Amino acid sequence: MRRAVCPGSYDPLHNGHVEIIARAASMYDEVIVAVSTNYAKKYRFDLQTRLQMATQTLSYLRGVTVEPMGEGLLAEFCRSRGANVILKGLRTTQDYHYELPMAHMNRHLTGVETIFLPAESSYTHLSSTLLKEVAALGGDISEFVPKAVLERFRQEKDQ
Ligand code: COD
Repeated sequence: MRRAVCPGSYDPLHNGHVEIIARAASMYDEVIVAVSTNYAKKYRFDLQTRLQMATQTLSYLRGVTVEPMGEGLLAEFCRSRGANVILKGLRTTQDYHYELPMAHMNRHLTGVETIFLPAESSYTHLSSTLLKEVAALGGDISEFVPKAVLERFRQEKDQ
């Protein structure tokens, strides 16, 4: 059984993430989308909401499940799930420089390998941070986020 983990904050999930997860699903028997919680970090959406939006959006992909990562090490999470690969999307060389030390450290910790997939060229400008800013300032993000995420932004605006 080839099992990979796609980790992230997913605050919120956007189409760049979905595209990488869909490609992961075509390469591995099982893909666990691990949604992180870091209590030092302030999230726009709480964990339950991030999990719900991801579960709803990714339900069409065979072999993909969504789970909370917990507060511990990603490498230990992978070990506990029997996954020997972390799969991540890379947008730019900046992403590469940020990710590389983590890939080495994760391999050092438990032997888990990190595989990078180049982001789809039409999504390289997407980040959760940028989309939250555009949405907060009244911009249209409907082209870049799944329906469940867009609905959540709209619900909160109406409240
Ligand atoms: N196209 C393709 N891929 C993308 C795009 C895009 N437009 N945008 C982001 N991605 C990729 C990112 O590169 C990342 O791989 C993934 O999608 C998730 O992105 P985010 O922004 O939701 O997630 P991050 O960067 O906030 O997640 C960080 C982790 C949770 C992976 C990291 O903090 C972590 O590993 N935490 C666990 C604690 C731990 O083990 N720490 C020690 C590490 S050595």
